[in-house]
Amino acid sequence: QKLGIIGAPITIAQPNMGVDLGPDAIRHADLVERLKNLKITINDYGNVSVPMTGTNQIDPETSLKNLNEVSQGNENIAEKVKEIKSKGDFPLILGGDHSIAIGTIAGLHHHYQNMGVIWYDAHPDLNTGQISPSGNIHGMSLAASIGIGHDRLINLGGKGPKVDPKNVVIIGARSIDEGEKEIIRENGIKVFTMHDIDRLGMDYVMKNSIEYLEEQTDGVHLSLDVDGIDPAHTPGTGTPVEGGPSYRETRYAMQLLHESDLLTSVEVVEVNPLLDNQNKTAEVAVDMLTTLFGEKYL
Ligand code: DIR
Ligand code: MN
Ligand code: MN
Ligand code: MN
Repeated sequence: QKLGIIGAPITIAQPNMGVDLGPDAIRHADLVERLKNLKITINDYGNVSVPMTGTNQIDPETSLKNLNEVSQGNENIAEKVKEIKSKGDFPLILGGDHSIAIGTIAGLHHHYQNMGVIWYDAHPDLNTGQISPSGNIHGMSLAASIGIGHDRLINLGGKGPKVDPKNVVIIGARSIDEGEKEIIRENGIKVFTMHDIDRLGMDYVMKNSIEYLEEQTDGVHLSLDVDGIDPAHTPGTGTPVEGGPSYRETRYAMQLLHESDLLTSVEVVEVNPLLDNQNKTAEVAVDMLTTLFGEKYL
């Protein structure tokens, strides 16, 4: 199978400068070379063009920052993802902030009836303008994909919800806003918090998640926020949260996903080289991606 890589450098759905450099930082960490060593054919389509500036003010009407610009960028991403999927490529999207999931999932939705999503993240990204403490759309992308939030975001790249909340599994959550807790409960979203990972172990958590999604979906997208991993390993990200799964636990999770052959698309988001230490976070992201695609120690 061919892997279709696209960069999605949206940065204005979060407050820090530099996430737009994420796709290039990940490429610089030898992503393509490492994947080619696995005998995978790569098409790198370069970066999608997205608006780079907005007012960065919370709009009093929507309680959102940069809604027009973030929506436009995500429309472009959705179009490109839809297109490379139509060609038969396996989509690998490099962020960019986590708002890009709205676009990638909308683009993928054209190809699936009943898509599943694994959301590996310190945050559930289930905010809306009404409940968000920040107005930053990167904290709202999963909500938008399941049909909760502003109309512009919900109907982006096609009308209505793109994913059934029952087909979502969140892994690694440890910073959940009050309003998000309610959305999780109301929608019956499956969440493995860090507490659950400590108690059950990553092996159980991943095998249970894989089995759960295998039974009820016709394709599964992995949305890997690098802040899902403990900041000891991924310091180059805008909203780090202590107490995450280690490099080893995350790499093992990726290994189990590889063995399951469950995934049909992947994105990695929130790599910020301006906050990083010698591109370490991008290198960790590449280790996780190559593991997903079959790289082994021996
Ligand atoms: C926070 C941060 N919950 C917000 N969200 C982040 O602004 O909505 N998501 N960083 O990855
Ligand atoms: Mn996120
Ligand atoms: Mn996060
Ligand atoms: Mn639909």
